[in-house]
This record gives sequence, structure tokens and C-alpha cells, in this order.
Amino acid sequence: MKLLAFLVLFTFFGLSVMAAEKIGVIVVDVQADFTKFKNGSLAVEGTDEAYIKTVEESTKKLKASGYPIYATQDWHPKNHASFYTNHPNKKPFDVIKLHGKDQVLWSPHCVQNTPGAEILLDKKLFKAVVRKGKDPQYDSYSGFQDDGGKKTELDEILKKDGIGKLVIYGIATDYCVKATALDAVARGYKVMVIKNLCRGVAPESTQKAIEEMKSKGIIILEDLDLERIKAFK
Ligand code: VGL
Ligand code: ZN
Repeated sequence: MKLLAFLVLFTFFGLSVMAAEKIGVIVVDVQADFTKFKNGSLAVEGTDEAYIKTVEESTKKLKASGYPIYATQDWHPKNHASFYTNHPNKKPFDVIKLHGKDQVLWSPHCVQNTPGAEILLDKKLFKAVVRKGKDPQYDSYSGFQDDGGKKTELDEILKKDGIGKLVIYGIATDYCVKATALDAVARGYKVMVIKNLCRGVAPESTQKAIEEMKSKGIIILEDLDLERIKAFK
């Protein structure tokens, strides 16, 4: 009887602990509008064709190593509150109060069903694509939830797949990569960010974002390092 109880408990807890330790990869917002490569409306510095190729090659290597790959996709309605064009007398990068919080105003970008919203990597790489920023009233830098607290399906998908550790990279370091990585830590995931596979909107906030992520226990890898990822504890 004791042995049976032990076996049942071991199987249940042992397997659930093992399952929770799997590594997943999140490619954040590698979309046309954020790139120089595609002349995007919110093109981030350093997002040329070579960058996209490197991100694609790195993602292929991670997939070939057996890690499931997920993508986030900024996916705004035309009337989204983060677009400066939806506020009178505002210009790009102005900051307003929205629901009591600072909101940077952006050029319209990643409008649903437009070429600018397209993810630039082969769609077959992804186990799931999670769209965010769909509510016209709230922005959503994090892939997990928007600024109004409404969750996406990301956490549920990762939990269902037994993912406990995340490798994260993409655009932009100082906005959606940072928010997604910090949110992941807050939800109990262990996180690595690959710095040279990320690009930031501004140098200063990008440097700050790296420091903030480090201070929250996120491991910053300079480049793709399959050995370090394999040894991710
Ligand atoms: C992002 C600004 C506005 C991002 C999304 O993907 O980092 N930045 N929307
Ligand atoms: Zn956006």
C-alpha cells in the first residue's frame, strides 16, 4: 500500500515537475512595420535584411534542437488608442495619459490584416502565434496580457505544453521584449533573452531594459548559444 502510494505520488509529482522544466522559445513581434527591411511605419534601428536572416536562421536552429517556437504578433485595429493619429494635435512619440498610465503614441503600425502586420519568418516555424493589442482602448507590449489586465492565450498554451523556461528575442528590446520577459518572470518562468537577436527603439531605453531584465534574474545571452540553452537550469 505504501509502495503504491509512493509510486502514484512519484509519477504524479515527478512527471509534472519534469514537464514544467521544458524550454520554449518566444519570437517577439518580428513584423514588417517594425523593420527597415520592409520600410515599416515604425522601423526600429538595425532591422535590415541581415538581421531578419539571422533571426530566421537562429530560430531554425532552435527548432531543430527540439524546442517549440512561439511567436507574438502586434495586431491592432485601425482605431487603436496607441496611434497618434487617433488623438488631435499629437505627434509620434508624444506621451499621454491613458487609463491613468503613461502611453507613448506611435505611428500607426501592425494594423490587422495589412502587410505591415506580417511576421517575416516562415510561419511553419511556429507552434502557435499569439496576437495582442486587439482592444482599441489598451496597448499590449507584453505577450501575456494587455495594459487593462486582459490575458492573451499565451500562458495557457505554454502551461499546456509543459514549458517552464523561456528563451525570448525579437523587437523591440525596450518595449515588447522587455514587457514579455518581465511578465514571464512574474508568472514563474525562468527566462533567457538573446541580446543580439533583439533590436531596440532607442539606445538609452534599450540599455536600461537590459539592466532591468538582469536585475529581475533574467539571463542575458549576447548571441545564440545552444550549449548554454541546453544547460538552462
Ligand atoms: C511595440 C511599440 C508599439 C513592440 C509594439 O513590439 O515593441 N512597440 N507596439
Ligand atoms: Zn503596437
